Amino acid sequence: MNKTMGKQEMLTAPFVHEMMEATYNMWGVGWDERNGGNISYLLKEEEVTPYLDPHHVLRTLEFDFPVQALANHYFIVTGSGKYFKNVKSNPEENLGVIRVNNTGTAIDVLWGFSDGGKPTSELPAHFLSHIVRLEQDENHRIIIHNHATNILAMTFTHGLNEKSFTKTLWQMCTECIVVFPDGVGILPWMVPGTNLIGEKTAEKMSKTRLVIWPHHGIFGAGTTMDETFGLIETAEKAAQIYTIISSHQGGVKQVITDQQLADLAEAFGVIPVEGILEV
Ligand code: 2HA
Ligand code: ZN
Repeated sequence: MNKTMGKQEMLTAPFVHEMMEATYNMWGVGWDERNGGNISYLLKEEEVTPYLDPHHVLRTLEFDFPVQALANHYFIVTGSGKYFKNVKSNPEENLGVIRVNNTGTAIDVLWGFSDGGKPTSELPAHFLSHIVRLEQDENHRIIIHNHATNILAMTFTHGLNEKSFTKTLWQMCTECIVVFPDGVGILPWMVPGTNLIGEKTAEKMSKTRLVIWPHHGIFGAGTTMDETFGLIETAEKAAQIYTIISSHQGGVKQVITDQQLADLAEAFGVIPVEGILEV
């Protein structure tokens, strides 16, 4: 129960439900084994205040990567070490609503993490990516990280050059070039959970909304939960097709040509990232 007079029950908030659904769906398709994956969702103050008193701070957590650009911003985030499988049945323990303080050096926990938990270990990658995506698109709201199975598999069987990886994904399903005309960014293998991988992920996010961590997973950015989930889902589907056809005895008999990809881009009014299509 929300203990603040006159406030609506937090578990009725639409953004809590979106987090419950998204985590459950991602676990269901096998992208978030154990505590794998994390989500952060930028909230407007007016979305939060019907449910909680912004002056009622439960705990304050300092961090060592100042994010002045996010000062006074609210987020709902998944918890460190928490299992996506369990969010739906126990959101108050597995999720938290946080606000960055006005110097960008700490976060106030306003709701959730009820067992004393804290935000995702990938908070640097999330916060720094939010900053970069907001510079690109003022409607940006969501960062999702998960261990999308076939994307992960493809980082073993396909070269890690961003252009050739992007082209292969575009060639696997007709709609890919329309959904991610900016292609994918790919980091070198790095230790997760660090400020450094966060900085490198955010750098890539200035050019693309999908960033692959080889042998680990993927980051996606978007304006809504559906759109961001759908973005990762589309890349993952393409990677699945790649994996299926790569292991097919008969080999590939025909492809979507570069000219066809260019025609698609034109028909749907998107501009494919340069240096990939040869037309
Ligand atoms: O444990 O996915 O990258 C959560 C993760 C870390
Ligand atoms: Zn991960």
